Amino acid sequence: MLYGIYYAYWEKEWGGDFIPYIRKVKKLGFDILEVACHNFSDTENEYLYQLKEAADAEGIILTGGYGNDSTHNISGADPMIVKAAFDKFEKTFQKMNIAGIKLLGGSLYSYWPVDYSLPLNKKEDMKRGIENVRILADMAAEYEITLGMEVLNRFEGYMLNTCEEAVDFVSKIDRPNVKVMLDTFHMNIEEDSFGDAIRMAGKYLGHLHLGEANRRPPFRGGRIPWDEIGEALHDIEYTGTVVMEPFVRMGGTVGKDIRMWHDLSDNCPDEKLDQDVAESVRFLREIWE
Ligand SMILES: [Mn+2]
Repeated sequence: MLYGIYYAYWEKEWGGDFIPYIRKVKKLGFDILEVACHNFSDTENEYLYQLKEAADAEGIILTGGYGNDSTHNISGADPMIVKAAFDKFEKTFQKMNIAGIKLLGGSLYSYWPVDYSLPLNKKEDMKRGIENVRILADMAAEYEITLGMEVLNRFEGYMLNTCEEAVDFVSKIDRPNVKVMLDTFHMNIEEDSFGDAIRMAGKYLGHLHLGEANRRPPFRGGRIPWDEIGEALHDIEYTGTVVMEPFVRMGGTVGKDIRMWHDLSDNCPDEKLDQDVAESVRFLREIWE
């Protein structure tokens, strides 16, 4: 398995300069840096070439996270919003290709953060989702990009809340580059069993986000059953990517979208944040390998 971390642990906005994090995460013991692709469609090619060069120089793999906003929704009822989503994805894939990013995960099949004041029709949205993600998959395949359909808890999404729903969705899409993506934070709310959910995903599992129940980095003695999760990953012979996605600080668009209304970091300096995730990845490698 390859171990990573999402850059937003240290940041308050989606986007910004990812290059300094490449060396940082390498030093902290990671194989992967996950970046936000939210603004890729407007990012200069020159920067993306530099990003790729920096990652290659350190031997760090880049993966991408993305949550479309409500005006870019490929399952939406409004054809203009669907078209806007496809157009943005096409540009995003082109830019990801320049940066050498081969995996994009998130609520790609819908939008995020969900707005429950807007109308929703799960049955119709799922039907459009299956048809449109299939088209999206073929667009992504041009760039050898794999798409992770992230299962989200009920407070953040309504289309895929459980692994069972995601396996059904992905098997109906029936494209080799469309995978189930799980996240222990969301699983903690919706799944009866972490191990059974991972075994149910089986060959469809394409990416896994890691975090404690309150989105701290995984730690020994935490509330998520890391041993059980490791056993299940072994059972399905998973050799893919696992990326921790911790959020401990308030503020900015990240703090607002993640609903950080209290500080989990004790206002510690960046050095302490670094130590915590270096320890976290050491712990996971120790119990999972
Ligand atoms: Mn996640």
